[in-house]
Amino acid sequence: MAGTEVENGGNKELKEETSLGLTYRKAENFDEWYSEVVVSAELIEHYDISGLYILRPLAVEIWETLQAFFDSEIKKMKVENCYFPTFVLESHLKKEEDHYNGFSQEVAWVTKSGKSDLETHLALRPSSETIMYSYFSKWIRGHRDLPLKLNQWCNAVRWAVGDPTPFIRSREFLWQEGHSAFATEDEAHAEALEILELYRRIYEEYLAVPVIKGTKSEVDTFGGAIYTNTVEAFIPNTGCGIQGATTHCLGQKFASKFELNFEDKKGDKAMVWQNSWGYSTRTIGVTVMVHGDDKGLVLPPKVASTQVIVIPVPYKDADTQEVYDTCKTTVNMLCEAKIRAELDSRDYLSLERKSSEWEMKGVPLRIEIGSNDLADEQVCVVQRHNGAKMGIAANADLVEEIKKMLNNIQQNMFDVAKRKQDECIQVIQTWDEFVEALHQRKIILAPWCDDKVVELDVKEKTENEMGAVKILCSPFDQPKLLEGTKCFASGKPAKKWTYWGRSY
Ligand code: 86X
Repeated sequence: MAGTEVENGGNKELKEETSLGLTYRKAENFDEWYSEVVVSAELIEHYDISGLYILRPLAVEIWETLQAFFDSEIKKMKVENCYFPTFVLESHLKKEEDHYNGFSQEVAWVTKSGKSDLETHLALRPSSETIMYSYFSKWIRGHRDLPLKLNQWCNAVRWAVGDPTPFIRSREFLWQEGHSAFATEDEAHAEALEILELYRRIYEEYLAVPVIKGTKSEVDTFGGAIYTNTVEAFIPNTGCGIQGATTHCLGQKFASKFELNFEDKKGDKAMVWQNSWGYSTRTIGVTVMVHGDDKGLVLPPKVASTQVIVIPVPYKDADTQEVYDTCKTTVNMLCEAKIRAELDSRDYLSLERKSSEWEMKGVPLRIEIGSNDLADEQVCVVQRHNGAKMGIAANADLVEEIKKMLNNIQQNMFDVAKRKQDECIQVIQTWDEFVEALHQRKIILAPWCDDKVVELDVKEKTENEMGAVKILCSPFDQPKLLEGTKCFASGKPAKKWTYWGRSY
């Protein structure tokens, strides 16, 4: 097939090779590769306003799969769904000063209706703490009203000035935000961990992306929280960390501002303990970055809306009807077994063209059935994630074989991503080792004195040369800290092991 002419100097070949391929290679021009793949795979379309993207069905289907899992899990925890308006009163937004000041630059406002100025300006929700807690006080009177555990699936708007990136940093995104209030502090800590575990499962079990659970440093703790937990993912190609999702223990910071008081069991006046937690469509971007390759998207079977694409390969003059019929039967068999299979019956496209299209979209398995295969009573199966091609007997065991393969692919994608993650983590002890590891684009695990000033100092020192380095998290799973271990940056006694790196 003739390739499309693309103006891209040395990278021209790749596109011609695959007929529908990408102009950029992941290993060579990562940012351009990412921008190209999200559009070519039909996850997004660019919009007329910078930083906003149209989510196409392929992206929404992934989102809906994650949503179905998380929604059913939080319902088991007795969290209830609700919906609050998109618009926030200025006075509500500014009630918690710490919370507002850090973010005020990113708030988008509605100031007019038609031609007339609005008397009170309305913000588009950047997050709903201040919207929701203004009403929590109405609903919480006594200990019997607690715990109050609410979640909403919605959009949020943050009009950031920096470089937008589809899914990773966009001016509007989809997320869930959970907000809860408890009578006791212990309940809040426990919930923050329980939700974090669900976030780990979203990444590791569904998206096949390994994450590290930990606590954010003081610098990155949400202003309204007493601590912030995170699941951190790593992008090996860029050596950057990325916050995957977070749970905040808000303590009584918002409760005191919003007067969230209640009468406890003894009849005394008490104040609630709160959490807030969320994950967003960023999950999709991380998955693209971790698993994608030079042929496009690679989707883990669990979130792929099409898991198996079946392509008839009729040869000229051969019995094409039988080939089509066998393809249809195969699709039906797979669908009956709850495998998401589809038939590509377009007769105006070549096999090569179809194959590269489904590869671009990341479909985990491709089954090709041709006239020869009918005679041999087999089908040809190609795995997207590693390109492996094999013949499988077209008998009653086919469905089981395909199921097994999909499970193996899911596990294998995780294992490969985990090995790559492990390879990009460097344990260091000294400043020199730290600088060396950064030049190699590593994520660094280092002993740290837990002093905010030291983190800010490291950030400043690294800013010009290699892009500001910061703490990604202090992992829950702490390696042993030998007595006398010193902080790599300050030389003071180390208090914990901490991950450092560049970050999205
Ligand atoms: C922080 C905190 C928290 C519930 C989550 O991380 C998960 C879901 N909320 C979000 N945050 C803001 O509060 C915020 C506020 C304003 Cl005004 C803003 F413009 C940007 C913000 N970004 C983050």
